[in-house]
Amino acid sequence: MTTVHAATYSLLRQHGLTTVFGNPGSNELPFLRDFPEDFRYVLGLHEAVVLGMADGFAQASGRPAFVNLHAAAGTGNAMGALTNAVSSHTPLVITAGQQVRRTIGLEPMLTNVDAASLPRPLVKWSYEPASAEDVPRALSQAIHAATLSPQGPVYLSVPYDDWDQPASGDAPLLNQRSVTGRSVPPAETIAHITKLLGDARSPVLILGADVDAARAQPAAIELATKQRLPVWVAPSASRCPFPTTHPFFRGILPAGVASISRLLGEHDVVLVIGAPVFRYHQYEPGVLIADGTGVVQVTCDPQEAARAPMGDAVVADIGLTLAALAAAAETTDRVEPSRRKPPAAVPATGQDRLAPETVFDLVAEMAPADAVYVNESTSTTGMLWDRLPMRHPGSYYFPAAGGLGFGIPVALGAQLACPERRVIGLIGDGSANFSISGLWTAAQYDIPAVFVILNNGTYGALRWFAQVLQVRDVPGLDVPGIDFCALAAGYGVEAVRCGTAAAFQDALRTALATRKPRLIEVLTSF
Ligand code: TZD
Ligand code: CA
Repeated sequence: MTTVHAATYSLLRQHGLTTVFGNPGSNELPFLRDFPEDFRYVLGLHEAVVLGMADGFAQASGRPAFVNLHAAAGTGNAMGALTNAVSSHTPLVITAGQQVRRTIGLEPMLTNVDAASLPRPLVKWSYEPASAEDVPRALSQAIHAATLSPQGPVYLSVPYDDWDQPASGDAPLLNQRSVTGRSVPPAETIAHITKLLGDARSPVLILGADVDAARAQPAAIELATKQRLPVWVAPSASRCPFPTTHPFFRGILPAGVASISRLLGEHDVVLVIGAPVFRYHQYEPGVLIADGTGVVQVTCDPQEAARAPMGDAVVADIGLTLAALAAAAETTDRVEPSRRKPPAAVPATGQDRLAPETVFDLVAEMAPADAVYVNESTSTTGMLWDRLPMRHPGSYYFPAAGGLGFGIPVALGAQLACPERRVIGLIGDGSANFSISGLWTAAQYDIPAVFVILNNGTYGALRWFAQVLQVRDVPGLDVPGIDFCALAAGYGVEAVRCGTAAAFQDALRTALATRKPRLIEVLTSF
């Protein structure tokens, strides 16, 4: 007899889902029993860490990741991190253990009451199979649902007495399935956009995270080069879709209505690929777009297309569409876009603290050319985009929904997915605390990510926002008195504190020379 347990592991193996990111509880033990040798379990000490690691792993590898959570409490702890994974279209197959099927109605401890409803507003699909026999098929559905475009997290709750039940005799058929769904726009749509760009006086290209997720940077470069398009990165972008060292790169767009329409006002055609139109942040009343500026969006996500307040939208595969647009584009004789001004030099602070700009300048100078940056230093994101060169695909990750607790775990997941590259987390002192226990996983699994904690003692972004909103005397904005080196030591990660350029250079040199996790706490000015 094949058990549900055996059929499930066989299916996971078939899909290459042999890394389990989890934190176990009683409901999950029967799933984890006799853990196969070709599988790897990566333990996070809090579910925000578990989900964040899986998010980083999936995004950096370009493949779905598998998560195992403990019932409702574990799911709840993961849901903040889940908001980011939803917004970044990260394919995650999230499972959670459930109490014994026939006892669910009694609500014993750690029952996931109404399990499928719990994460439903966030995930693409959420389900608890109606019988043990249906578990392998439901898992197969979960994997395909997560992976089909638009990719995203899905959720499956499994009662723990299901695992030893017999699997259906049809279960092996699941292992043989493939489900694909990459759609190309019709030829006339490609021709229409191509003509729009070709005829435009001053077109501009705005690229979003999904261009990087689709591994479509080369096509984006070809299109921009042939059509001499200035390239902006979409507001609040969670990945870097275009080399920031390219002469046509203009920077990241601000995230307010008025600022965006002002910047785009000089253009007659705005082509947005792989991003919402737009992901605003601070409320800035104004016109959405100047009169005479046309917007066309190419997105993999029907919801993104439907909710945009302006312009035309095409829902299609980002990689295939960009490749078609790049191939169809003529070489133009339009003047080349003007170059971006290099960022201004920043004077020393005169204290034992570094300006955040200086931290980024030193990282830019010393990090390998293909370093992967995970950014969770909220108030300094603009400076980072101005100063850190990101030349290669998969070089940048940022919380797509703005949920904190992303930096440490995503750095770990990305480093596991890309052992040949160095991952450097640039993380605020406020943000770092939401998932600080990820340092334990870094130490125990020897994951050589470098964590640079920019410690300014405050929630800097909220201080900035308080000025924008003109609100005064807000409590809870400072976070003094945290010793990150002591925290790191407690979790088993070597750490050093610094406040001068020379000390920081020293610390980063040492960190990059070793293949171990390291934390550098750098005191920064606000
Ligand atoms: N909680 C969660 C889960 N996500 C959030 N985004 C916030 C709270 C609110 N928040 C922000 O949006 S930015 C921020 C908070 C608390 C401050 C982060 O501080 P930091 O970085 O030290 O990491 P800066 O550069 O000092 O802002
Ligand atoms: Ca801070």
